[in-house]
Amino acid sequence: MVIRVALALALFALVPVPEAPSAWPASAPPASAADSLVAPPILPNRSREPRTVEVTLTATASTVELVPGVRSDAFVYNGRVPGPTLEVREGDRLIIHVRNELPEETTVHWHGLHLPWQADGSPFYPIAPGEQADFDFVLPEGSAGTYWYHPHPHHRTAFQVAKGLYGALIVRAAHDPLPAMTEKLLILSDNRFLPDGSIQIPDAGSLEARIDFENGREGDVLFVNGQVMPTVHIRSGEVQRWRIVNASAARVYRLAIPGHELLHVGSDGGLFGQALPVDEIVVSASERVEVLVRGTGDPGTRVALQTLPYDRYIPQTRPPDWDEPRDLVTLEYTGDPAVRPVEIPKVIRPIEPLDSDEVTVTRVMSLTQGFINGRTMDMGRVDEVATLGTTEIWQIENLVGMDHPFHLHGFSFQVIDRNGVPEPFPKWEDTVNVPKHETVRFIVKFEDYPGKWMYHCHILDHENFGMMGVLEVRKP
Ligand SMILES: [Cu+2]
Repeated sequence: MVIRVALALALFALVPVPEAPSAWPASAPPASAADSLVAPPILPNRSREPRTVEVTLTATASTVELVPGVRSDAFVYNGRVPGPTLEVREGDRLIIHVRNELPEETTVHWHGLHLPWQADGSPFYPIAPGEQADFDFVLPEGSAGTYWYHPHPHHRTAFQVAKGLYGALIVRAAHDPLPAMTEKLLILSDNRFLPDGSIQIPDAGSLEARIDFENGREGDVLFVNGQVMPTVHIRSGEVQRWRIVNASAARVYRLAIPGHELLHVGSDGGLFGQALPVDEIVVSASERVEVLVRGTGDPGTRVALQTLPYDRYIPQTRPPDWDEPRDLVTLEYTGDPAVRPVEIPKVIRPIEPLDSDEVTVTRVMSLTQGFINGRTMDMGRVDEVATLGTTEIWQIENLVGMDHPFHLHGFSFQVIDRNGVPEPFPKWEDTVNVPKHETVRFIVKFEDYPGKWMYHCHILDHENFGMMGVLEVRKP
């Protein structure tokens, strides 16, 4: 993967900077009031070796408070939902001990990372109850970005994520091209509960289970870092960097803050070449975005981060409340006087486009409800064979009237076009939402790491059913 992290020499204020009174500080200090939004704790590193992070992640069944005041039987990583955040630097060696204290098999998939396939946490390497798996790999240079981890056992991923197993993984750059500013992590998830507090998962074969299979399971309770409607404070004029992870099984978030333009600066595989001013951002299941939120409101006011209606459904199973916006986070302006916004580099991180002249194979993936190219997952079958070191185009055709987010393990790709409309600039992704009846093409280079890699729909109920295939990357 060729990613160059360049020093951003050309500085350009994307924000109109008002005349600064002399009393203003040079850059925005953090907002002064305490947020109720709490980031999960960082996993403690017990290695003393340089550039090495060694951590232990233990999955257990436990009774925890998911909704305030109610105890629920859940699955937890290190005692909590979401799990602790794994924070590392590009180039680090990562040693992760995963202990499975669940009553069933599990795996942990490091979603989006480029690593040897044996370390991918795919269903090929299940961890039996009571067993421990040890992962040991090096993060490539240039891989700084926001990732996440979650279970990936065959047919059980949806259940284990619904029970509470997911967490964030942040890979920091050696030299981050964005100026220092207040940073927030927002892990979005949803769930639903019975009156006694238990996580509601319908009986197999029930009407509700069939609707969950079509739509992917959605919950009516929306969480951010496991909290309901937490508050984030911002100072007028301040710019904050938000890393957002969609850890939901199926829900697509169409994020907006009324009256605020957002600066979209990053996707699954890290920062963009340049900032993209937008009014809203669509984040499908398992995607991540980095956004700069600019405090353009007045001191003392408040506004909500919302998810706006997004019609990803077939009409027959569309939830009745699909067209209602939902609030996720309260953004509250402190009473402090405005500060001058930080300047955002015009060039953030130059990304070289993968070379389409090197493409040797174009693969077509046809998506239907539960199937890829008409087949469901068979662990004993290899569906596609690619040659190590080659570049390919994948053409993902969604033949049905429902969106499917397509995820490829192990290799980040660059979307070329969506329904024939070229992408405005190259960026790194590992998941792309393919809207109903649309076609998305991406280019991918299989640099190093031969092995068997999954590709699948990231609506977890579809993945469980078998909307997944195996790509074997072989040495020439
Ligand atoms: Cu799907």
